[in-house]
Amino acid sequence: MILTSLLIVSTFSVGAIEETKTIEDDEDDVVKSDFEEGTETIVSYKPNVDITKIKYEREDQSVTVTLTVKGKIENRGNIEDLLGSYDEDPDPSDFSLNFVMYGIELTTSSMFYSITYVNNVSNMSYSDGYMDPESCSATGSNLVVSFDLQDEDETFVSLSAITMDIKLLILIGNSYMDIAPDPIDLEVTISSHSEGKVNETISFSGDVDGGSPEYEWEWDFDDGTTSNLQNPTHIYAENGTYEVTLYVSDENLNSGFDSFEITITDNNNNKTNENQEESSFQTLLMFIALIAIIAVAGIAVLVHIIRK
Ligand SMILES: [Ca+2]
Ligand SMILES: [Ca+2]
Repeated sequence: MILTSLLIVSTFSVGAIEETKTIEDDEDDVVKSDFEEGTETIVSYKPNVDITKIKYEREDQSVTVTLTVKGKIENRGNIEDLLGSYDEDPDPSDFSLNFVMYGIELTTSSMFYSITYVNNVSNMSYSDGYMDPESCSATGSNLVVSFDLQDEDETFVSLSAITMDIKLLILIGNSYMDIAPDPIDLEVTISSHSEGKVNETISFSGDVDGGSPEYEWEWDFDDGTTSNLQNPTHIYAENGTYEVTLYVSDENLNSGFDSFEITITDNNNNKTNENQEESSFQTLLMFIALIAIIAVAGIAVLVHIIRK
């Protein structure tokens, strides 16, 4: 099982904003994809792409993100292979990829920053375009990127990283990939009554365990309608059995769902049934009464005959 721990420490002091976040990632959780076989397996030992930690440190607008891997930050020094695929007259037999990529994504309350580092070349984009990091350097197992936030009021929302080692020649080859934090399955629970009536207002409530807020809620009532509230109400127009599903995702795009069956009955049908049941009971009573009258009359006739 893949475990991820997220440690959060925030310190705010007057005049300076300081934030520190550390995301730890499991070792030996690198996923190998074989392009030819179409298979994915977890490999037990693949240094250089196996993320162990991402650390975010911020003081005022100045940010440093450190990505740490098992082994070292690898530079194959062959970026021209990647650019070779853009030749005006490409020869398919030349088409090859052979590089290790490191990516970091930071989301703040108002911006999104993305940094990629491949073969000693760094690129950085943010919500409004491209920017240059103040510095980006690889030392041993650490890739350290420093830059300034665009806005002094930004606060930390989430941090993630991806590494990819890819060797590909004419669609034959392997890639190795690790991500941090690892995706978590959210535990989603629906609470409601399992039965209801047509045109009745029915309450549903959703709950989630795991992940981190803000959560997004998406209900599917199985009658062509949906809701984005955590605790919606719903009215069914027709009787039937409906499979209600609640999908939940969190700010890190972890997701989970729960589904639940509700049976809706029609008030009129029920009344008809109740009326039918009531009238058959009355018929039974009348029948018993008739038998009783006949029995009493029979006994009276019998007594009269005997007395004669
Ligand atoms: Ca890892
Ligand atoms: Ca991982």
